[in-house]
Order: sequence, then structure tokens, then C-alpha cells
Amino acid sequence: MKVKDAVFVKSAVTPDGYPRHGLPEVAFAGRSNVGKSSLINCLVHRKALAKTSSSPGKTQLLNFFIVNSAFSLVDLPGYGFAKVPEKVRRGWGPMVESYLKNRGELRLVVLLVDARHMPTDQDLQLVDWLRQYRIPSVAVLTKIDKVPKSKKKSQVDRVVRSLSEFQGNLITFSAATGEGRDALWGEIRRACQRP
Ligand SMILES: Nc1nc2c(ncn2[C@@H]2O[C@H](COP(=O)(O)OP(=O)(O)OP(=O)(O)O)[C@@H](O)[C@H]2O)c(=O)[nH]1
Ligand SMILES: [Mg+2]
Repeated sequence: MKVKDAVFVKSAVTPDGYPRHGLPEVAFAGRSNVGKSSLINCLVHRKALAKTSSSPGKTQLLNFFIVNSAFSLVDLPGYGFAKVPEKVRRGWGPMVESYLKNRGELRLVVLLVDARHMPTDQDLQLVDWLRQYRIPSVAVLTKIDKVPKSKKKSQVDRVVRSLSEFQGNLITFSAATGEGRDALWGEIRRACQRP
């Protein structure tokens, strides 16, 4: 995918704040620090379009980006980080569920799971919402560069088994090496071409 331009549009919390661009939209979800913002930057070949941080809880709002005036990408706030203030933590569920429920432009949710760890209860809560609201999704096992080559197959198989509803719709990814970037763009294009 050749990215000619990628721009930050705005941040929002509730549906009245979402941008009205009418473009097909793809959202990136997963626990705090799993690499959502890094993955977006890797997709668009930009170092710091989406803000990243080594301290979890950086993204606390829905952040909207537009690529090539054709796709909208949304960096969703991460969950599961204990040090985020209680008020922010309680806000996460309603903020994300209401987005999934109300966003007509949404074509695909990319669920990021750390390739080294098993999915958490909150990952499975998200999977539940995706099923409940019938939202197409793809799972990405990220930070795959941190899994030793000798353990890659067995570790990926383990995580895949725990995410059985994705039925093979699963990509191994690394923002550090670019592994999986083309495969993920393929999924995004396919999902966005659907009427
Ligand atoms: N080695 C490696 N490090 C990564 C990868 N993706 C992200 N990281 C690192 O993981 C940390 C968190 O990345 P972010 O992209 O900020 O994570 P996030 O999911 O957006 O986090 P929140 O905004 O807190 O929800 C940063 O230090 C990144 O450099 C990857 O594929 N490989
Ligand atoms: Mg982030």
C-alpha cells in the first residue's frame, strides 16, 4: 500500500464528537501498551503520527486519522493498565462500546494481542462485543520480533487456540521489522471495499 498522505483529524469521546467524513473506517483495539499506536505508524510509514509511549495508558481518547483521503483509521484507547486513574478506567468500557455500536462507517476492527501473552478477560470482552454487534474483525499478534524464532510456531498456535473465533483470520506483526504490514493492508482494503 502506497501511503501518499496521513493526517490526524481529531480526538473524540462520544458519538457527537466523531468526525463526519463518510469514509470507510478501521479501528485498532487492544490492551494498553500492546502497540496500537506503533502499528498505525508502521502502516502509514510515519514515525509519530499516532503518539506512542513506553509507559502504558498514552492513548485515552478515540483518535481519528485519514489516509490518502480514502480510509479512516481510529486509535482506540487501551485497557487493562492499573496505573491509569480510576475515572479513566471506568470510562473505557462505555466509550469503546458506544463507538462499536454507533459508528456506521466502521468496516473492520483490528484486535491486537501481544504474541508473548495469552488474551486477557478484557480482550475476550471486546471479542464478545465484536460478535454481538456483528463487526468484522482480524486479530494481530504483535511484537512478534520479541518471540524467539524457535518458539514462534508453538507460541502462535497457543494464542490462536485461545482466539478460536478468528478462524485463521490472524496476522503476526512487528512494528519493529514491518512483518505483517502488507498482509494487514490487504485485510483493510478488502474490508473497506465492501459496500
Ligand atoms: N519490539 C517491539 N516493540 C514494540 C512493537 N510495537 C510497539 N512496541 C513498543 O511498545 C511500547 C508501547 O507501544 P504503543 O504503540 O505506544 O502502545 P499502545 O497500544 O498504543 O499503548 P496505549 O496508547 O497505552 O494504549 C512502545 O515502547 C513501543 O515502542 C513491536 O512490534 N515490537
Ligand atoms: Mg497508544
